[in-house]
Amino acid sequence: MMSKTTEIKTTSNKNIISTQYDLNKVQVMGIVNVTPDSFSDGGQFSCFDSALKQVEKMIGNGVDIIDIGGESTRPGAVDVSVQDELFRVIPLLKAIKSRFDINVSIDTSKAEVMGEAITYGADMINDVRALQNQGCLEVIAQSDIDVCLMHMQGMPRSMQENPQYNDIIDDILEFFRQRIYCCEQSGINKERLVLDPGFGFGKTLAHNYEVLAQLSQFNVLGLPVLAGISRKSMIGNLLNREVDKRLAGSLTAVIVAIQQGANIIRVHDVQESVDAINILKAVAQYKT
Ligand code: 9MG
Repeated sequence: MMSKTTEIKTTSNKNIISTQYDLNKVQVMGIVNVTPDSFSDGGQFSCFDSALKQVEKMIGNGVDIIDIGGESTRPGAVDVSVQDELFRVIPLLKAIKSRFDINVSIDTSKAEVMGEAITYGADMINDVRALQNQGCLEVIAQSDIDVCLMHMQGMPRSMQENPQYNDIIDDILEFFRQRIYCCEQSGINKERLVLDPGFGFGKTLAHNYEVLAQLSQFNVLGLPVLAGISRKSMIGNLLNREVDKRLAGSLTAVIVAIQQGANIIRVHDVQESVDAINILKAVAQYKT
């Protein structure tokens, strides 16, 4: 490899959020689902030991943030009780925080789970319901944790039935503006927020590709943008690929998202995504 390329640093930047478009600050969020019905790992990591091993492997592969989810949000998913979600998520959070120096995000929409996660050292809350559930704004306002606000039309159980928008980009932008306003009114500083257009959440195939193509438009709000596309139906349905055959499609989408200004990418395949980012960095060195 050429010397200029080998100079590229691959170590993580520990600031969890960054608003600037800077390839060196793109962060990789690794997905660790601890749900029995996780759609793309078939529940493989629902057991504590497997999940911990998966975390260790992701760290070795250069992950920046581990995102732990105890509630499935796949289309048609059913609700999980607070107790079940706490039981799945909190022991893993504690174990990760006691063993590794890594940022951990908790994927939850429940105020009780957010509160416990904050108590046990979570660095970020990833809420697909954008803090709209009862008590969430208040719990977050009492902490200094970062939050990802995701856009979703409808609810997981029925969101893919007939999603409709006037103008999908404008509609999502308006949603973000409203949620940022609510956060600020509740005492949550804007600098703590990350925005996510929610690929696959109440969106047709065409909607998803329009959002990907126009992702840079969300940078206008001055907040980091997170893109979660890995192994989703928007890859599988376009390419006619089962979930275990979506790596090439997912990586291509990751590259496009980063070129469109995504600051955080949420992925299953950490090593391959870090490789893709390093190729982008190598190319960027020679851009005039
Ligand atoms: C939990 N979860 C599933 N898909 C997601 C996505 O695209 N973004 C975020 N923030 N969370 C997601």
